[in-house]
Amino acid sequence: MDTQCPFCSVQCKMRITKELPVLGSSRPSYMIEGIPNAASEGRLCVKGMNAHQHATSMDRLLQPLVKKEGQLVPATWEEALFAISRRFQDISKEHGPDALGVYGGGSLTNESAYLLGKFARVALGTKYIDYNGRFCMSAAASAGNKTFGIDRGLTCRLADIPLARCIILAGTNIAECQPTLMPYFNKAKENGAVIIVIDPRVTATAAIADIHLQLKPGTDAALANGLLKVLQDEKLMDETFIANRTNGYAELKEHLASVQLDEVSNLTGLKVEAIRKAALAYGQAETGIIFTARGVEQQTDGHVAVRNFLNLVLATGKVGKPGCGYGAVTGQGNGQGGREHGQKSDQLPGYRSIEDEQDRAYVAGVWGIDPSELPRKGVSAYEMMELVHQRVIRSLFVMGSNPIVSNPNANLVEEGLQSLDFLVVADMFLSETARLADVVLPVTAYLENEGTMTNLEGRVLLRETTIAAPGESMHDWVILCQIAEGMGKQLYFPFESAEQIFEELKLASRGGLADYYGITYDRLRREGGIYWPCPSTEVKGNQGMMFAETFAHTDGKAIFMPVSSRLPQETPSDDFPLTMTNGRVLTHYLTGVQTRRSPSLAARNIESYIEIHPKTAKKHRIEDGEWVEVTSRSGSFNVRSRITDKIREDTLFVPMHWGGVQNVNKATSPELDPHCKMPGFKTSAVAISSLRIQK
Ligand SMILES: Nc1nc2c(c(=O)[nH]1)N[C@H]1C(S)=C(S)[C@@H](COP(=O)(O)OP(=O)(O)OC[C@H]3O[C@@H](n4cnc5c(=O)[nH]c(N)nc54)[C@H](O)[C@@H]3O)O[C@H]1N2
Ligand SMILES: Nc1nc2c(c(=O)[nH]1)N[C@H]1C(S)=C(S)[C@@H](COP(=O)(O)OP(=O)(O)OC[C@H]3O[C@@H](n4cnc5c(=O)[nH]c(N)nc54)[C@H](O)[C@@H]3O)O[C@H]1N2
Ligand code: SF4
Ligand SMILES: [Mo]
Repeated sequence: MDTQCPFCSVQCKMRITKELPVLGSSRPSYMIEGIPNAASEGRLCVKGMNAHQHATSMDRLLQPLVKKEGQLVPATWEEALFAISRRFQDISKEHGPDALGVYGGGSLTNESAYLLGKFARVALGTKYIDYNGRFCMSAAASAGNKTFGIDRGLTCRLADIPLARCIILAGTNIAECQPTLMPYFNKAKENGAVIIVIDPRVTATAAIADIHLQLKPGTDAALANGLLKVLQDEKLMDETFIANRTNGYAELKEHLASVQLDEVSNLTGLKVEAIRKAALAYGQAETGIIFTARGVEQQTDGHVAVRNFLNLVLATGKVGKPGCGYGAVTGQGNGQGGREHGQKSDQLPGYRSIEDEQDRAYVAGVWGIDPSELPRKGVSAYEMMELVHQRVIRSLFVMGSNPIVSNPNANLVEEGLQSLDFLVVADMFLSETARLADVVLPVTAYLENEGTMTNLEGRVLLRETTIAAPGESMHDWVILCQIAEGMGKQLYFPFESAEQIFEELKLASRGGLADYYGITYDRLRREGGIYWPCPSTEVKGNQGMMFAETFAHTDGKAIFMPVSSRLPQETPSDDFPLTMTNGRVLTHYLTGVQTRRSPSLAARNIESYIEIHPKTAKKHRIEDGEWVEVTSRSGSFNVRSRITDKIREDTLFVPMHWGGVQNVNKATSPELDPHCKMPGFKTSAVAISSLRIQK
């Protein structure tokens, strides 16, 4: 069968061949091959090669579970669905519809993500819906909207990467997180590009860097000011582009007059010379692309930090032409599509706004309801968890996320979820969050679930299947239709296939920024993939290059924003003298619920760890491979030490893929970026101590 990898945003296509069990084994084996496609060109990484292992594992949930006397026990669908509709109706009657919350994810297909948004607003009538993409794409998405007038992860094609003469990779570890894209960068390097990596660690990606700026975590906005200052001093800005295609340059110019390179050097921990070298490389190159990912974005100033990198793009006119552009490297498989069609608290399908009267009227029309029945905007993902903790939200429906591991300040989140009147989790596995649920619903995995996914380039892809749902598991969208029926709203959820939902999604997105109107399943089969916006079945979509002539603001111009340099929200103190950052390793995916169930992947990293510089380890009397307690103002967790000189002396790094005592989020801070409500995951002030010495 031909399918797509369920993990990251590249969405590599693959062929799975099932082979008969070998002698002495009762289980079949699987052969996995990459197949040609425009993004990964047939490559697969180790996660894709082994993804089938979790999907075919014995741990899959095959029937609903209902909590009885504190135990989750098998139940029929009838029983589970009846319990859900009864409890939802009771809670809604007693406390109002906003006592119900919905929490989605970027692994859901476009069809399920779209239906989840409709389900919250039409079946439950609640304003409280948000999703895990808030922790992923919100800083870059909001920055793209403000600067360009639209948010589509990549403004150019992957094929532009080899054409770029300078590439800035800021807080993005492509070699581990989108490994099949690395050959694009290697090709650029062969073509003579200068590669600049901005990361506090010497990552696998930094291995290809010509210039590595190993900055202090949380200081990217300041660094971008330094780069802009050099460009201005050296007259490397594109005056014609600035005059013809942008607004707000006067304010930026005024702000740059006050920027001092010495101060930037102090804040970032980088030498002025290194900053100058990087700025000259980008400024003097004829073409160039800047990429940012979670290192820059998961900060309490993530929005403005990204905007400052976008200032660099605009100031040099490096956008809208071959070999130029900006890319927010999208994270989850459907991180792009998942943020376009209504899972976000303030959004309706097609990137429409839930607070705009015209948008409300349009979508209400497609849904067959009165605009006044549409709830207004709710709150962001972590703010929902605060409302859960305060018992404003009494019941939560989670589909495609493991929030007690992935939210910051995880202790509070766990306490909140435990105090809910009623928690429903739809998952393939008994995740850490599902264990707390009153009802767990078994869903289908990528192997069995047909639908569209939109990759990091904004290319819509169709994932088909020939495999039936195992046991009694059901597709996410079928579950939503069935609960809606139990709530008496079946009229609005008459779907019998994913394609039927896509047909409605197309209509709901028509005329919006993320316009899918011209895309059909048939076209996707024939053409392999189609970029949005695609407003008509006659045209091919936009071919991937955005902003060749105009930006998406009404006057067609992009907007500069002056950004002040500042210290990160959490700075080291006597009690918490070190800065902890966190992120990913090659072999695991997010909270690890899937990859920890793949023997080939789990074997490569069976537990979490903390990277500590040798000098720091010595100072804190920590030896390699011993258990360490990491404590912050929010909480503490335990992991094994890994001593390495590939990290700054003042910085620690922990992967995010484990729950329980190893959960890094027990110590991350709940402070949010005021612009986009992204938590400051990547910068926490912590103390470390050896558990051996404590004893
Ligand atoms: N193997 C694997 N691949 C994945 C995922 C996975 O879980 N595992 N998840 C997918 C998802 S959802 C996402 S969002 C993406 C994430 O992709 P990335 O954002 O690339 O991954 P991270 O490891 O979170 O962070 C990237 C880098 O930021 C650095 N960093 C930390 N703090 C700072 C800082 O203050 N400034 C700068 N400039 N850099 C900093 C870290 O050292 C790290 O190397 O990956 C996707 N791909
Ligand atoms: N400290 C720290 N925390 C972070 C981050 C970080 O860098 N550092 N990164 C953040 C980011 S970028 C992200 S994206 C989040 C992600 O964090 P989560 O939202 O918790 O993501 P997953 O671990 O992928 O959890 C997805 C759950 O959904 C299930 N699932 C997978 N596919 C499907 C499906 O199709 N349908 C249904 N119903 N279920 C499915 C999986 O089995 C799993 O239990 O974590 C965030 N948290
Ligand atoms: S994890 Fe990403 S890069 Fe690796 S095979 Fe899957 S989609 Fe491709
Ligand atoms: Mo993500």
